Amino acid sequence: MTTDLISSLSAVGPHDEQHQVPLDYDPSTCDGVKHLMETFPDLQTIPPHYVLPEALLAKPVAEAQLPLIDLSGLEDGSQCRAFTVQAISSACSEWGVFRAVNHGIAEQLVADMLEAAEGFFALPVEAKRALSSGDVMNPVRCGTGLNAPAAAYAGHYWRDFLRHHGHPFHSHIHLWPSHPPTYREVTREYLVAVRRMVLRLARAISEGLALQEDQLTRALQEGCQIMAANYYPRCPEPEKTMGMAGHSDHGGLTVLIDNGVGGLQVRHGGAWMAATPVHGSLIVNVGDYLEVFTNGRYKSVEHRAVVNKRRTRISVGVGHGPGLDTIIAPAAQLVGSDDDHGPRYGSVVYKDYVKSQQSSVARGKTALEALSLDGPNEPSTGG
Ligand SMILES: O=C(O)CCC(=O)C(=O)O
Repeated sequence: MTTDLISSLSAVGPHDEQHQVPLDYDPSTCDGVKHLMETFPDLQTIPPHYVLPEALLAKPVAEAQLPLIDLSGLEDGSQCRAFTVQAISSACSEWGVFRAVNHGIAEQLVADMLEAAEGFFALPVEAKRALSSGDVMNPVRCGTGLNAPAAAYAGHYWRDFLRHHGHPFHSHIHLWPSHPPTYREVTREYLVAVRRMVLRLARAISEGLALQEDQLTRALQEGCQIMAANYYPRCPEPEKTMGMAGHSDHGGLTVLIDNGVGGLQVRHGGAWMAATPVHGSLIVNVGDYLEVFTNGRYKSVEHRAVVNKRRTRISVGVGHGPGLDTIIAPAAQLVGSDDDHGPRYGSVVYKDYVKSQQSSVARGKTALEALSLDGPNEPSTGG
């Protein structure tokens, strides 16, 4: 929303200038929640579009005791390799998410990545508007709320985002934000380091699945890397809205970092739980591609983000999937011939899967359920 538009809105709708936005404020045409909070810094009630139905709201939740895995056990010659492989395998099948420590990504690089993301969100709205697009397959895209174009849905989420493709860099780096000036250099270095770690994990996962041929590592090696930086400003009424709705990621493995402000929640055993940040650790999520590839042995984790009254939260998630033109389906070696171990998912071109998942306003694991040959899973709700 431009300053002129704000002034004109301020002049029309009845409102308390300090504590409420104008009644005719329309978030589908606005420049996001960061800009909203900067424009109305004394806001005490959120605009009605952001108030979500009770069923979608987060209730107070218990702390998740996520598996914590020391990845130094995967280093060449480590005596602990078999133990670490087993720990990764159990975490992927029981939780679909774990915390990784001794992951090989320098603490300073993580801090620099978060600072680069923050620097991008601090740019003037015009710079961010230049990267906004309604096309969910655009290789660089800035926006607010869900990934789907805002006009397509009624509820709005308290988040601004920047998404862009990473590896292979030569195809995308020239499209990335050119500001802050260090953005491209830092982001590239971070994405290289994350990809290296993910490929080590993929090898360990293949080992855990006793796959003779490592199709998983090959698929991720030749595949795509998509980064999402999320900005959740402080929110005057966090209990009435959410930063991000519950969803699973479309790729194989996602690596998530944040600025130390809590907000991530994961769904485990049907219940939502808080995954409070642990300094020095990274969150690794199993995504839908890995669930399909393993024929359901590993489960993609449903997760969401809540917001808070005092502090801005920034997170950066980097997803790794197969090539966009790959047909995804259960790996033949993981499908048995008898009825009990037959294929549990159909096949689809990954690009079409990404497009349908990103365009949909239905969240949870609905995109994966549509591919399931077992029928619908347990429905996902708030709470
Ligand atoms: O901000 C978070 O913790 C969650 C981010 C996320 O789920 C995403 O970017 O897809």
